[in-house]
Amino acid sequence: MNSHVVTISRFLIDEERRHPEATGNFTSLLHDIALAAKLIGREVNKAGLVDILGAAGDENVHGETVQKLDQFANDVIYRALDHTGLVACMASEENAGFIPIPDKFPAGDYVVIFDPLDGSSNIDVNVSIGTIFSIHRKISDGERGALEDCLQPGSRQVAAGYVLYGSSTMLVFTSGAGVHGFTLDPSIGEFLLSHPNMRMPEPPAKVYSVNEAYYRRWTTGQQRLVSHLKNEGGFGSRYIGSFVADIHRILLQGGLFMYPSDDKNPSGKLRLLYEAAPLAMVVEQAGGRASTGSMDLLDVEPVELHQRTPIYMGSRAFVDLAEAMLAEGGG
Ligand code: P6P
Repeated sequence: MNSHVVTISRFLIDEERRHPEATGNFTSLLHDIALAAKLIGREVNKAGLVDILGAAGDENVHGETVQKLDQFANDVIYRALDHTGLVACMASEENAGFIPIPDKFPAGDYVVIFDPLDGSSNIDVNVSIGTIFSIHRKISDGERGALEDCLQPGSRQVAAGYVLYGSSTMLVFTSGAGVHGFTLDPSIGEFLLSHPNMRMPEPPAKVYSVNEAYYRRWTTGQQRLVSHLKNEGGFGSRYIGSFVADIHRILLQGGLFMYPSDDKNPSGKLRLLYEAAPLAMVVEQAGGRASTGSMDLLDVEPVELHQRTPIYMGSRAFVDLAEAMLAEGGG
């Protein structure tokens, strides 16, 4: 039994000590994100009580208008970060444009891009959902952040991670030195280190994860790839339909997640900046690989905040196989 308990605060302070040049700002930033995760998790876990607590738009027992959970989550993250002096600007799946820091607050060096609640359509059926965050350093010249600070390739991320609101609430992140998972102990309100140095297993589980309802819309190469996996490859199939939950499973067990392009979505459905790129950093830091199907996903140069990308993510050998078969079969 591991005697000592490591909270995320203790972990971050120990990590900071390993970097003499650290100012402590990064530690504070992750701390603020962890606080937002606790506040969001508390509301997500009540989501099943809509009949009692009211659905979005209703007034709750306190006479407050109940927000849609993803709007609530968006506000919680924004308010956790906007006044800290650590952030130059933000971007969110919920906001059309980039989010400046109000003039009344000091701006800092970090850029935080997030999907506050991915998969929120799964809430009503109690399927695990997640928050995804991506952290860059400011690169623009001005005092305060600009759109260009948000349009950086995933390879420039200084940190990335997700919060999974499932049977337990887990925060998983990397700052470029491995991937570490923390599980919330609600009895003390602390994220405790439960999965230090997460590494994708070798040999990986032979499982692919894709929505096969779109089979007819796929390219020939994509159709051949999935047929190969399920026939000659002997793969099983798991698809939750919640990106964070699917990737979390693949991180723990191995496998191949795919959200390919198709004839209706030439760039796929999932977004580059706040869904694919952060989870690509996590997967690669855990020893896996992330591709668009034709190139490393972390090398994609963004041109638009909400641009989409095809995704092939998971165990390295399986991503390599996907790229090879897509290249052959008119990908
Ligand atoms: P589809 C959930 O709605 C989501 O945004 C991701 O979490 C998930 O991976 C994907 O969409 C599922 O999409 O087309 O399979 O329903």
